[in-house]
Amino acid sequence: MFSFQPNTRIRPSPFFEAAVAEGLTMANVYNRMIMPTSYGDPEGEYWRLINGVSQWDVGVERQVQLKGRDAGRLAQILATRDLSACAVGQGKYVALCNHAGTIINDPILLKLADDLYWLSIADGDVELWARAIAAERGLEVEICEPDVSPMALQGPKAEDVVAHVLGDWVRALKYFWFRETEIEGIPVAVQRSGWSKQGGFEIYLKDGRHGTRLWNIFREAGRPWDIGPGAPSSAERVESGLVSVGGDTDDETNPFEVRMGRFVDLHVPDDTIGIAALRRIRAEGVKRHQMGIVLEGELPAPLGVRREEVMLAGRRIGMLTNCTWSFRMKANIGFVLVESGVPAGTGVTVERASGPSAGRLVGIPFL
Ligand code: THG
Repeated sequence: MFSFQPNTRIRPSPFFEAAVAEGLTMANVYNRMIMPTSYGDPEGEYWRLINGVSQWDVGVERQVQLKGRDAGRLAQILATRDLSACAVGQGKYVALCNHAGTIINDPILLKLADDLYWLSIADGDVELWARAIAAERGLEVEICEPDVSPMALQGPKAEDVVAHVLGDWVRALKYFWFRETEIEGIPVAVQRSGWSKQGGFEIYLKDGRHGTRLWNIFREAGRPWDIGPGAPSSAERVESGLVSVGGDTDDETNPFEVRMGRFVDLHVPDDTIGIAALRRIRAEGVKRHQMGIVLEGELPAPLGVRREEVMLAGRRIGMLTNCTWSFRMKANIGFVLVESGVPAGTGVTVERASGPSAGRLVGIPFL
């Protein structure tokens, strides 16, 4: 029997009590918080996401708030995507890179006002980074991590549930656009977003005291659609081709290598961090690219804590960065980061912990 003790540094989210009451069985640590990952039935949770509606505690997606006269300038210094046309109420998926052009985080940026932005971050110390950059560049901006915690409703029936709670206006929200509102007096922002390709919304709770109440409002409203608890699904996200920065990237990976070139605008101002390196990399051509792999074998064989070598005719050509059992493809699938020029269809061998395993490179998304 193993148990985990929350403390002031490994924080529970405002939805943690609700998640435990739902029967939480597994969790991870992300942004120095407990991230629920399973409620004991991984396959059932997967099919609920594919066919119904799944409710996720994703409070670990912390917001780094930029506020003040130079908030927009700082956002553009941090993000390698052109934000000049971003409207209030709009969100954009962006890459944050370091000076070498390596991706260090891939937040959703939300523009709440001309002088107020949130970076809804993946795992990493973006607040520390943003504070350092703002200070070094003499910017007038206050940076904090506000009391804002997202809960996600994902799956083909998520829209019906969210519309039932908030009204039909949510059906007209465009991808990554959001609106600030209240639910039974609880302050929230509602965005069409979420870390799956099954569609859905994220409800950003703006007062952590109301986590359990907000959870239960959606839990009750979702009953006619058979809502149930879940978590970001490794199977669904790999099938759908969503990148996990930090998992699928190492400390040299640039956005072009992992299919994120469409979120890089080379014409952003020269003071955007990493853009000079990315212009050079683009001109010289990338040396690696991300592809999918389908492995032979009839039993789930997930990746452990180490990435595994990918071999072609006895030569190392790259690495396997994740591996998950696809319930729809009935195979182990994953992403590889391999030398440029290796085409789809190529047969390779992966040096797995259990021994060599044959696989075939394919395009992404799988489905
Ligand atoms: N929601 C919120 N914050 C987050 C995440 C989230 N922060 C961390 C992490 N997830 C950020 N990463 C991603 C990665 C991909 C997408 C969203 C967040 C995504 N991508 C689509 C794609 O790549 O196809 C669409 C991108 C586009 O077309 O603009 O949705 O989930 N609040």
